[in-house]
Amino acid sequence: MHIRVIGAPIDLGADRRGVDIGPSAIRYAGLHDHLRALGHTVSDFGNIHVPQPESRPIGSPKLKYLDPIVEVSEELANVVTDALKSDQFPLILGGDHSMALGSISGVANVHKNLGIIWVDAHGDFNIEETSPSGNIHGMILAALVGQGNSRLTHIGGWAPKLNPENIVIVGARDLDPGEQELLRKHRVHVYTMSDVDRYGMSNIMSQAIEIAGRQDQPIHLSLDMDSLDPREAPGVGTPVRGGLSYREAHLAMEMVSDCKHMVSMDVVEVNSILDRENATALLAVELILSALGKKIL
Ligand code: B3U
Ligand code: MN
Ligand code: MN
Repeated sequence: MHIRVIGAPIDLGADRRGVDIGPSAIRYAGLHDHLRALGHTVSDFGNIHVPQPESRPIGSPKLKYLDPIVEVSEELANVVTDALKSDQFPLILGGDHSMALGSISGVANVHKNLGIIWVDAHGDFNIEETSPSGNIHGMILAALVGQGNSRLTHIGGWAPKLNPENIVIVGARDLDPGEQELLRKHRVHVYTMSDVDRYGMSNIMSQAIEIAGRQDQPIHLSLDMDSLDPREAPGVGTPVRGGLSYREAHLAMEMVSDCKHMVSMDVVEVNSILDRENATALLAVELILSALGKKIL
């Protein structure tokens, strides 16, 4: 496969600073060499331009940095669409999860009926009225199904990008009250950590792949590193106890790889300021490799 690495060093969507270093940290962890050793061809687009928060007004406290986030999303969507049209696999490195608005909008330009596997401690299904923080990284999935502010929902001038019934969230353990209502109302499939405990990651991922990939649908995988337990991934902006183990996360990636439906992937929320000796970025690279075909034997 030809993999196109795209950096999206955005930290406008979250409160804690430091995720803008994520794309570099993941590259420093040896991403390209490891991908080549797996047999892939790799090219690197570099990073898309993201303004520094200090250089732009924060705007409404209910939708912080809306203007620059929309600008960045438009640009990222174009870059991702171009990669897919050139038969390249876009691997987008964040940045906070607001970058998935651009990445998934770009994939949706090419693939209608896109399935999403969203591995995250959070639901990212808030709208301005339900968000406790005004941080746009917590609103991205809702925006992609057409809910919330019209500037977020209409990247590229059209909406909605996704059918909520094609979305599967895995690893959730921190959902806001209004967000829970919205997830139920729109019939998003949510596998919580309690489901992972009860049924095991293997069963959960089989179901997730069946839902997101039904009728041969292509799948976009969005991996928020805060889905992992903070003991494995200390370098994330909003750590939540009780997350995925190292083994569960690898199994999830291996099963996505084996299903052969994945057309694009993003890896987000690596916060290098909070990390310990780049451990979270190194783990991100390991998980990317499992998702892109690495086998133990
Ligand atoms: N649900 C909360 C917290 C949050 C969402 N995503 C992350 N944190 N990383 C919110 O602010 O929307
Ligand atoms: Mn997230
Ligand atoms: Mn999260």
